[in-house]
Amino acid sequence: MVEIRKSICDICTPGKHCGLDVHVEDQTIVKITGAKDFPSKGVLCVKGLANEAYVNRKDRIKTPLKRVGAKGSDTFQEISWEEAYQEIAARLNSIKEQFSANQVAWFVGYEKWCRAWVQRLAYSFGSANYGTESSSCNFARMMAGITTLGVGMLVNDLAHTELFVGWGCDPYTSSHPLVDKLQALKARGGKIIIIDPKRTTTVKNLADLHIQIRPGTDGALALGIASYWIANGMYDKEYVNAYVKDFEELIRLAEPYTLEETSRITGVAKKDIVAMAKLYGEARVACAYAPPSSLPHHLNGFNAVRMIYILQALQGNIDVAGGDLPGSRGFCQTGCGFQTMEETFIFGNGGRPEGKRVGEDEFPLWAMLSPEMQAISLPEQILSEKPYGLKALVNFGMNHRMFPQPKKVLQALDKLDFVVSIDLFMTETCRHSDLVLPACSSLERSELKGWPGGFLTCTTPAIKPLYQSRPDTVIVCELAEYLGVEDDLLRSGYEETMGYMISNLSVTMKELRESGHPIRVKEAKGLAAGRLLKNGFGTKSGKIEISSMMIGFLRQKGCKLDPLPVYDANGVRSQDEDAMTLVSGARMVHTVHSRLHKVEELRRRCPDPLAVIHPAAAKAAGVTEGDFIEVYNQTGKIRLKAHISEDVRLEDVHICHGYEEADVNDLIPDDHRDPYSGYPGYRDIGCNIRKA
Ligand SMILES: Nc1nc2c(c(=O)[nH]1)N[C@H]1C(S)=C(S)[C@@H](COP(=O)(O)OP(=O)(O)OC[C@H]3O[C@@H](n4cnc5c(=O)[nH]c(N)nc54)[C@H](O)[C@@H]3O)O[C@H]1N2
Ligand SMILES: Nc1nc2c(c(=O)[nH]1)N[C@H]1C(S)=C(S)[C@@H](COP(=O)(O)OP(=O)(O)OC[C@H]3O[C@@H](n4cnc5c(=O)[nH]c(N)nc54)[C@H](O)[C@@H]3O)O[C@H]1N2
Ligand code: SF4
Ligand SMILES: [Mo]
Repeated sequence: MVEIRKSICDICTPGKHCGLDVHVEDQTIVKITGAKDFPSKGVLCVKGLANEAYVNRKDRIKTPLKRVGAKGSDTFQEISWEEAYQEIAARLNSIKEQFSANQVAWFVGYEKWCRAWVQRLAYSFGSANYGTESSSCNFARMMAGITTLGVGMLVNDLAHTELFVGWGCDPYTSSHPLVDKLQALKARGGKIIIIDPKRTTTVKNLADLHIQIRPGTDGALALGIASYWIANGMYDKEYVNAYVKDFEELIRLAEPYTLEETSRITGVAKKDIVAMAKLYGEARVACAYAPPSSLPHHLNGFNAVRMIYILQALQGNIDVAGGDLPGSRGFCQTGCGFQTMEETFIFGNGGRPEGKRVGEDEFPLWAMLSPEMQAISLPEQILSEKPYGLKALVNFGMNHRMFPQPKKVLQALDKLDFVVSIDLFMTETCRHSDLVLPACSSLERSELKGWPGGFLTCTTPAIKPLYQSRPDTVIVCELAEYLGVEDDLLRSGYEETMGYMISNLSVTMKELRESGHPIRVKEAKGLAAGRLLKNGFGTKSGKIEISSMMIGFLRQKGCKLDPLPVYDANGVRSQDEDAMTLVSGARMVHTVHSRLHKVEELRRRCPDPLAVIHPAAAKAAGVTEGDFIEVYNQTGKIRLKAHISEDVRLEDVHICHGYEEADVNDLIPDDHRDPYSGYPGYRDIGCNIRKA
């Protein structure tokens, strides 16, 4: 008999995690449809509809494995969970004894749901070196928010706005729920500006004004807009007087960004800059979308996001209805409108251990604002042993292709004494590990999950974990036991820890389980405007800081970062002899990073890795549609098919990341990074093309 069981899709960003009706017969998934009683209201994207194929990928790891051949050789022997845990405990505890706990690094990739557990285990073990994929995603914009406004996350109040300003934002590709909201805004007569080097679907379907900017120069465009507003008195003087600190410094900083200069840097025509300044400056209220990655993936990314917030401040759009409102971090990186015990859970067993974290010297602002190591620095530190060497790594879903210089990541793994990888699939990282443990998917596990709007659920497995796989969180709690860490809560097991996580809320685990679908938590608060304006911003000065006092404080201690949101032209297109700019990381509707490249039914939609180039660039290189080309620079080269499109700028090459056959990160030097956040400049690196 077919039974319908509720679950969630965790293929993409945690703010979505759409509800699934999993049709199950004899422990086998026969069909998957959208669950209407979830915040996603029954809608699934093409990726979510492929969950069955994803969960049943042929390369699922079936049992714990121990490497018996050379590193990278794919020769493993099946072992029991008991043997695996015993070996991990013996090896890690001996490294801790002989060297130090900090020489064991802990890492979590794109997955967010298990992070609190892994972080607590790393700390209970005694290591400060816990880090995640957030070293290249999202946290840089939070850093910009914290330093400028004292708030990490802002939420667009789209329901009450007049204008949406989308900086590097293509929700048709990367976030379909936002499309509905933007369509509603248009239907109400609202306007949309999109700043994007590419003529995306969002541009074609929704934009009233498209600013086709040169990649990496948004910070300069924002300074140019500020300069125009200041020169023409087009800003909210009352708001600025009341809430903005150092406005005089902004006047000086923006002054050189005349229309001519801004146009020269950004490649945007003067008339378009004026059109943007007027549409934006004349709107009664506007929302600005500061993206998690498209801008932060530039050497000037952190400051560009700061400037986006500062433009909003100049128009009096922060903390007002229809503008950008302070959000909360919520649970497992999803702003839900309520807080759980997550923070106390992570830090409650003695907090982060002492010791210098990976990347701390190089990226002091990161180190000040994030409890995590700057994980992009991990491979270099392992290889150089500066400021100290590492001995072991335990990782939950580490895709070496997310890093610049992926081959260097493998070299670094090979240098370590002991590597444990926990993943669903047999990845290259797993092949370079000593022990591999099989994790299970969201359909096979029980998990606490919150959504915006105050919703919370606790899922039950729709099917039993396939093969011998286990949920990451269960693995963490079992590891805590075998390692013998002083942590009664973790050692009491996953079920107990989930109960602890919501022990500050009125809802119980029993109620969540019995309900079977998300329920609205009583403690949830809706978004509200005016709290910061009334009580002061969370910065040191209590105001919106043009010159960051936090960065000023670091500067007193010798760090060279400028407290002002400067546009640093040296950072952009560092390889000047290259003719073109490589923009890597464009999302595609049917993929999420590399996790779906091996799902046949999705891969069929676009079988080959593509380099998207302008017709004139193709002509100059003697290339026609579908020809193989080589994209190269001083760092590396890859061979892939050309797709010719008028949607991209003449000078740009757009390539999607994460392909085994043509890994674009081979072209990104690992020291090509934003000095504030440590994020790699995946989207502004010089390159050339030639017919292959
Ligand atoms: N050139 C370029 N590089 C980029 C980017 C770019 O735009 N351009 N984007 C960056 C950004 S924003 C991001 S977020 C990262 C992508 O981050 P990645 O971490 O590369 O993302 P994935 O490859 O989706 O997933 C990582 C691993 O997690 C495994 N996994 C999936 N589910 C689970 C689970 O439940 N448990 C465990 N233990 N493992 C699981 C997957 O099999 C995979 O091996 O890439 C970054 N790198
Ligand atoms: N289908 C799908 N959806 C995804 C993902 C996925 O892999 N696949 N990944 C998820 C993840 S991890 C993340 S971080 C988010 C990413 O989400 P965002 O950071 O919001 O980025 P995108 O929506 O992908 O928008 C990228 C747009 O930015 C443009 N862009 C590139 N460089 C610049 C620049 O210098 N300036 C400006 N103004 N624009 C620029 C690109 O041309 C592209 O159209 O998407 C998430 N959603
Ligand atoms: S991949 Fe699609 S269905 Fe799955 S969570 Fe993301 S948007 Fe929802
Ligand atoms: Mo990301």
